Amino acid sequence: MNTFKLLNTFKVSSQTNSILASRKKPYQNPFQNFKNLTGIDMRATAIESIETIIVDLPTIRPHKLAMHTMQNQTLVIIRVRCADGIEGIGESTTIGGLAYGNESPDSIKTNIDTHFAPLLLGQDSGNVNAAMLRLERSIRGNTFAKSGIESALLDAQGKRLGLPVSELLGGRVRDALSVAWTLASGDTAKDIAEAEQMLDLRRHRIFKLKIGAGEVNRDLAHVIAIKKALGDRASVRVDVNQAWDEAVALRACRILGSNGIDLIEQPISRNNRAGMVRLNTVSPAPIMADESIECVEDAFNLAREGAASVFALKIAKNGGPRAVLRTAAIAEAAGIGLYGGTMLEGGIGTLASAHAFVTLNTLGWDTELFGPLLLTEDILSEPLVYRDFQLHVPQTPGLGLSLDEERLAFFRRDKVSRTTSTAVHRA
Ligand code: MUC
Ligand code: MG
Repeated sequence: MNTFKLLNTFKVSSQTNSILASRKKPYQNPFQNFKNLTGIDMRATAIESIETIIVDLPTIRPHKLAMHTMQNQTLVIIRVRCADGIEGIGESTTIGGLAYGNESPDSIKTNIDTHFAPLLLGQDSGNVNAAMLRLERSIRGNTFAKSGIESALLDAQGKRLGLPVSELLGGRVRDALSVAWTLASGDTAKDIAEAEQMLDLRRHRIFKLKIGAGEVNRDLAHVIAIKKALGDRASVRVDVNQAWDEAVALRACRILGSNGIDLIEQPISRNNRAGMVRLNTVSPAPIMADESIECVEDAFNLAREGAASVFALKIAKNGGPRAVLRTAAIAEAAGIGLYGGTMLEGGIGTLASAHAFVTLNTLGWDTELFGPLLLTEDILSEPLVYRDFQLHVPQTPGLGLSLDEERLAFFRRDKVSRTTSTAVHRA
């Protein structure tokens, strides 16, 4: 052996020895069985309780979508407590009660309490595949509720193993995500001022405009005026939330595409898939599917038919951070672009989405994970970090967050009296 090899061997073996020496305690298997108070053999990672809490939080301004104007946002917070003392936290959030999706905050809470919890209590929280398969076998649809549960299980397992959820999902390939902002005040001058402010703050340089509620020519003039004001400093996109019929969309997509609009989201009904195919063939700007995807199987059918060039990925509409990666895989295989979408979740749902999105090979259309920034209040101990146009994704175990119990107690819908709380408004 030459001197170099000898020195190197010595270096490696001394490093190995020091790692072994630091493991003084015998290895403790976090998944081992133990006897509970009644003498029944249980896994240390068994699910002991599931709590669902509805929280109402104000928005910074009305948020006007084609089908609903939001004056506040309602989150369903899920706490999964396990026998080893670990707690996983998840969130199931939709927009506008039943105006957007087919689950409401109230149905999510009722269904988790009544139908999900009995299936999960006593099950191994550490085996996310098995737990979600158990739900899948007995519960159809309900992807919003499933997403919150899957997020909570991943959070618990990440905390248990000391790993961020992104690492449980195979490992991150980026640490931060560019984030779009939605301009949805309904007023052109206000929207331009808001966009300018976001550019100055270096918070957003991608803007999605909510249209479809108004008369189509007025909507188009509104979008074109905003694009003209922002020019090449920003990417401008529109979300029609299914409001147009195909004839209107054919004309409008041509006008939008020739006026520098980069992306057209869900111009027509999710039920008119053949129309989406026709639009996607002729529109000069790419068509993105959002409401068209209510489950992973929808994504497969859209890809097969060529009904969209870009998919909006939403954990809530696929059934969780693992489930959304299946839709992403379908898109990747079909050459469809990816966009990290939101149901305007608070910090928990936003981070659950972010941990999935940082694992993707490509995310060509970036994300819209701005939900927490639309709220005037937070129920997390530390706010999410938005800096230099990006959301920075925590590297700490689980989702990388903790609840502010006092604020949660103040904003939960079922609390006894708001006047007894000491919660204060955060600037
Ligand atoms: C949607 O339809 O995309 C996402 C961002 C936003 O402003 O609304 C949501 C829902
Ligand atoms: Mg949309």
